[in-house]
Amino acid sequence: MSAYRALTEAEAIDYARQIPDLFQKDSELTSREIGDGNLNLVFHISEPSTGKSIILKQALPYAKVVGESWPLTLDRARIESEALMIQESLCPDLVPHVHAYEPELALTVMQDLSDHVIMRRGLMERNKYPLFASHIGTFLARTLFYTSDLGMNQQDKKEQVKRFINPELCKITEDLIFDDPYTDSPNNNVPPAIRDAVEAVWKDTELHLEVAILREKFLTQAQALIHGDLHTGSIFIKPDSTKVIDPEFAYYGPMGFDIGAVLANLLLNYAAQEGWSPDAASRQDYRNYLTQTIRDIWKKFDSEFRALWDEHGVDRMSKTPGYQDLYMKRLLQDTFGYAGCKIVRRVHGLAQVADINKLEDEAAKERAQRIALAIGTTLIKSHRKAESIEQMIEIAEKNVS
Ligand code: SR1
Ligand code: MG
Repeated sequence: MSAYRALTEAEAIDYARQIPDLFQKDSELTSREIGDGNLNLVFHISEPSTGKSIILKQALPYAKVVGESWPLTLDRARIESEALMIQESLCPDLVPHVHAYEPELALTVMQDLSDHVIMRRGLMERNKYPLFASHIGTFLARTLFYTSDLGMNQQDKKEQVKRFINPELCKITEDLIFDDPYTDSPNNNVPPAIRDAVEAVWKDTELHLEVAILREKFLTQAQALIHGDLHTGSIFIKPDSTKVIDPEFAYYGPMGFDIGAVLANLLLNYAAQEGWSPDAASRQDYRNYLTQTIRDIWKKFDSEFRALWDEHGVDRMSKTPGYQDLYMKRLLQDTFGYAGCKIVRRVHGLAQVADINKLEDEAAKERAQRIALAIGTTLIKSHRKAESIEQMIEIAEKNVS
């Protein structure tokens, strides 16, 4: 029989006490459940006398955002802890350290990042993070290159593909990102004010064709070990540090899905500036910061990925002249398409974003939703023609002027 049980705050303390070499024997510990995501419990355990603290993250056997009627595998906790360990080996400063993983409780003990803030919140407060583009560009280049057939032994990679088969979490993405938003699904949360625009999405077969192509790639292309849910709620940040968290959706999939996820969430915030910026000048200023960040992320990713390929590529055929340029162009095109899909699902799908939903001014919220939908659908429709990251910025700018 399984020993799994969802911990209470008090039980989380009991568990933390047993972790060797962490807290002092018999010292007072505090515990707070701070999880605000869609799926898990997150306990912050601290020892006031020494200032030491850790995070215990426990998977629930169902999706918290919906309730017990939506059962969900606990194996995602293993996937998350193993993905974090691989990512840490490739980018030591860019993910939290995993102290331990307890399979029976689906529990991961990890570094406390309370001195950082969730990036979505930071962007909603209109903070700027000048090092973020370089940090996330490096994270993307290193994690995607070294887990792909370009950067690792191809037989070992197939073993990794097996370890990271993640069917239940992939199914969530396949439904919530690549299906429900394009039909009148009961999973959607359609904002009444933009029902006309959403109905246009449901009828747009030209759009559906492009989504079907992107969905097929998500279903079939084991290109690299991707994070799988790399939105700004999966990033802890402070001015000098970026930490990517929560890779429970990790599996071998298309690289552009991760890159697109990051850029999409910057663009969602870009759209939401309709309501967060106090005036037109500051709106323009913050939007310029966001588009510059998009440009810098792609440039950093592109240059670092190419450098890794040139210096550490393991595949003789991948050195064929012209192949690298073609590969990078296809990655850019995937990035456009997946960014578009990630935007659209956050406007009228099941799980939306605070950047837009927390706007109090209803007219600004509606404008933000319409802008986001226009940017998202244009990115999807144009993805197979994309040639440069500047086109993404042009699409964003055209839809707010
Ligand atoms: C039922 S889970 C809803 C969403 O939350 C996660 O963060 C993923 O983005 C997923 O699609
Ligand atoms: Mg998450």
